[in-house]
Parts: sequence; structure tokens; C-alpha cells
Amino acid sequence: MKLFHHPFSSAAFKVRALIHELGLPCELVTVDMSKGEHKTPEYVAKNPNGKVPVLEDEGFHLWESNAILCYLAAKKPESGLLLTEARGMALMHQWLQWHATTLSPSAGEVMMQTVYLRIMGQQKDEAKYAAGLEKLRRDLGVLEKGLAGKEYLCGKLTIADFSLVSNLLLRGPMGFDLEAYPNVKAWVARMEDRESVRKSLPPL
Ligand SMILES: N[C@@H](CCC(=O)N[C@@H](CS)C(=O)NCC(=O)O)C(=O)O
Repeated sequence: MKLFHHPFSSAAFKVRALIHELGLPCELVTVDMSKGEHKTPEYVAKNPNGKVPVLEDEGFHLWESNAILCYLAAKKPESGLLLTEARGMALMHQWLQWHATTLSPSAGEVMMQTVYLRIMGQQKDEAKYAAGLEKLRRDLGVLEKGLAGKEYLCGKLTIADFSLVSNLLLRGPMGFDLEAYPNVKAWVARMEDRESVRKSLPPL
């Protein structure tokens, strides 16, 4: 297998972490987005969205990081990271979809206005940053309630934990902390304790 990724992409981070967690053999191919490698015809043939990550497995191409997590975890059902029992599976997808539709866009705006613009040598737009941060705080409130009395989102470790934590790892450079969200703070610390997560962190 090959994973086309970028070290600073939160969507790629979660896939790298799961690959390490599952011990799957996979070559990491860095896509140089500063050179527009993610928009070349060759790359767009793998992912018509022109985004990272993309997984390649014997001619099969898969994009959307949460779908990639499902595919990889299905290769190792004994890991228990992909829930199959009706309520567990539904809860896992609830969090994966909430991530894709809600947490990832708000965290993405904050990430854009801080880490990405800084890498590109550009100034942040303070109004967009403040708006992103407000949405992110609202989402952290939802996560805080979801984690009440639980070590992990679905009661046990699943791919949903790898997915959602991906947006909170660069909180320092993104300019927020988790002090107001003790359940989230403890859960992130639990995830950051995992070797698979530590090995996959962006170089910041
Ligand atoms: N929903 C997608 C998001 C992928 C995504 O937005 N990737 C970003 C990096 S985190 C990217 O490649 N951006 C380049 C672009 O939009 O041109 C997923 O989860 O895989």
C-alpha cells in the first residue's frame, strides 16, 4: 500500500497514526503541495478533489480520510477499532460524520489562519481567525459533553478517536488550549500517549 500525504495535513495525520497503530505495511509518499503536486493530472486521477490523503492499494484508490480509516481497520478486524454491533457502529459513524461536517471545517479555518498561512509567509485575517475560533469552541463544548464519563468517544478506542483528535494536536500553534474542557483535555492526553500518535505528529 501507499499513502499520498503531507506532514502538516490533519486528514493525513489520522491515517498515518492508524497505519502505525495497526502495524500495516505502507509506503508514505509526500505530496509537495507548495509545488502544486496535488493538482497535477497524475494526482487528480487518484483523487479528483486534488487533496491529500489518498490511499493506493493494488490499483484501488481511496480518498476521504474517514473512509480510509474504515478500510484500514477492516483489514485488521481483530484490532476492535471498527465497531460492528449496531449501536457501536452507529455511534462511531455519528462521530466520524460530525467530524467531517462540523469539527474539521471549524478547526480547518483556525489552522488555515495560523499554521498554513504562516508556512506560506502570509498574515492571518483576524476576523476569519476569531470566527473560526468561536465555532471551534462551540464544537469543543459538544465534544466535552460527548466524553463525559468515558475514556474514548464510543466507550472504547475506535477509529473515531484517531479521526477527531487529529484537529487538536496543533492547538499550541493554532492559539487555543483545552483548559475549559477537562474531558477533552484528558482524552487528548490519552491519545497523545499512544506511540502510533506520537510517531505521526506533524514536525512543529
Ligand atoms: N475531507 C477530506 C479533507 C482533505 C483535505 O482538505 N486535505 C487538505 C489538507 S488537510 C488538502 O489537501 N488541501 C489542499 C487543497 O484543498 O487544495 C479528508 O478528510 O480527507
